[in-house]
Amino acid sequence: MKRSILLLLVLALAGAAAFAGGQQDKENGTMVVGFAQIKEDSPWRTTETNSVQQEAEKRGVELKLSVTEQDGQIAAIRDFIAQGVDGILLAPQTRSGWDEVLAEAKDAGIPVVLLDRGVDAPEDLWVTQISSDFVFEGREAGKWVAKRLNGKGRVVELFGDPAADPAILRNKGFMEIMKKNPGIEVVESKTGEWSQDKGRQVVEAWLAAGVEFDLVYAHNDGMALGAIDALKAAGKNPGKDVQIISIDAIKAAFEAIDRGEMNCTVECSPLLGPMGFDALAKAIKGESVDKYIITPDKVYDESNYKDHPTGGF
Ligand code: GZL
Repeated sequence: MKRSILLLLVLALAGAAAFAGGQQDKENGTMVVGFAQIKEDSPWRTTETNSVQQEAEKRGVELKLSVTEQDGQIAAIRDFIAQGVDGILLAPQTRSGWDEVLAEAKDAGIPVVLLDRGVDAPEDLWVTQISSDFVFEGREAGKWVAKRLNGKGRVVELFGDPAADPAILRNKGFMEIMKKNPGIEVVESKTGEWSQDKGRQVVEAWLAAGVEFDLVYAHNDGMALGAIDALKAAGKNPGKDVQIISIDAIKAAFEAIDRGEMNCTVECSPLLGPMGFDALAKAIKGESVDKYIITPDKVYDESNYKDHPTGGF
């Protein structure tokens, strides 16, 4: 009699544990993860998505991928919760607007790992943020600019999305260094919305308005490439008449440096899939995870770009 009660108790506990982990565990033991990715036409974003998809395949994880603007990301997270996924990866388009849906995921016992950007929601609503240190990237760019301009010159800044964590912090870090170099003036700063086309349009407008500058600081390589397009169309020599520095270290940036049209890019790794799944696996097991997991960045310019291990992302 006692043995049968014990066996029933063990089975009941196993079923409960499986349910807590998500509906799918009961059926086939496969972990199911939802990934709410930002809809963005950029090599960096594509490389990140590929990193997550390849890692899911390698681990035998069923990945539910949603690629949308922020409102769609919030809806996707609600859908993942309704489906009873085991964990969620989120690349938050902007810093704000996440408190409610992250609280719903927490109430459902589903861990959320932030990839490549931070949010201003309470830290207990998400497991960890896996990203570069964006202030560091901005400071490194600023130091490179101060050295390249010998502490004197006019800079224009192509801002990313002003509501997005990396843009806010890359500006913060950069301006800390500019404040220490009074001979350098940031004469214009405007969002290029992370895109090459918009970056080109912004620089075209500055040139048409007669804005004079010695250097472009772009929050990502895509906008820097747009600046290069605009400068060339205006008969200028980007990389020579006007220095070009940005962040990301995508392949096209190294190719531009190789052509002498660009001068520097600060690396920002999109290869976050392995770390994302490691963090989710620990959280699902109830193990502790560092609140911030920072990927290392390195500055690449004409002097060392050929040393990059993969030639860019
Ligand atoms: C940085 C990431 C940024 C890239 C941009 O972690 O969020 O998003 O630097 C992209 O290229 O728009």
